[in-house]
Amino acid sequence: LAQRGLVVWFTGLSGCGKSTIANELDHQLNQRSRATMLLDGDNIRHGLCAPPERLKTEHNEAFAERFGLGFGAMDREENIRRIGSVAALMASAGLITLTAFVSPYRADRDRVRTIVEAAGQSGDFLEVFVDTPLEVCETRDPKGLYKKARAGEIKNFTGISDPYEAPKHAEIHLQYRDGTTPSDQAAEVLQALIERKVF
Ligand code: GGZ
Repeated sequence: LAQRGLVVWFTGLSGCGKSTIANELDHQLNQRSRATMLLDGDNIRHGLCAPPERLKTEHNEAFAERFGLGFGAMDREENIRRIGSVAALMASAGLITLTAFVSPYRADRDRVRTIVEAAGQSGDFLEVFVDTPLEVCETRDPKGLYKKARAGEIKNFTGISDPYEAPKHAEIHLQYRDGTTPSDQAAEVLQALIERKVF
């Protein structure tokens, strides 16, 4: 293969910008003729990791309860395990695989790193910590979820009523600065990828 696959794993709070930055980076890589795949809530939590409510219609209740995923700690663990396995497969097919999930638990992210590196080599998993302060995410609140979480209408909401374990050794640390755009932040990641000679 002309191209080595790898996984660029974005992690951070809801509203931190992961998905937007990953989409930008996806474009920037495509402009450089790199084959990519972007996995985020929009294409994963409706299919591979759909919630029980969605599975109920096409399957039965017992099936939905068993395989549907919500936001409890074990559901998130399984969500990240499924996504990690798929990302490892895609990377081994030569794709630069970008993932954008809250992935709040360090142990879950570390397990994905192990899977990806076992399928390829060390350095194939790059963790990107989108370190946007909670106050900023909560002010953005594009879907009104923080408001609902504060009102107790959503339980186990990351940053409000559920933990977020910040990475200790992320390969790329995107620190929030006033005025930076997602496109600037994507460029920052791209620069880090080039410096690491990962493609
Ligand atoms: C966190 C939640 C929750 C709870 C719904 N906690 O801003 P969003 O809307 O688009 O991103 C969040 C997304 C989180 O799904 P992930 O698959 O990334 O989570 S994890 O990696 O932890 O499995 C948010 C929305 O779903 N959302 N309820 N309780 N985010």
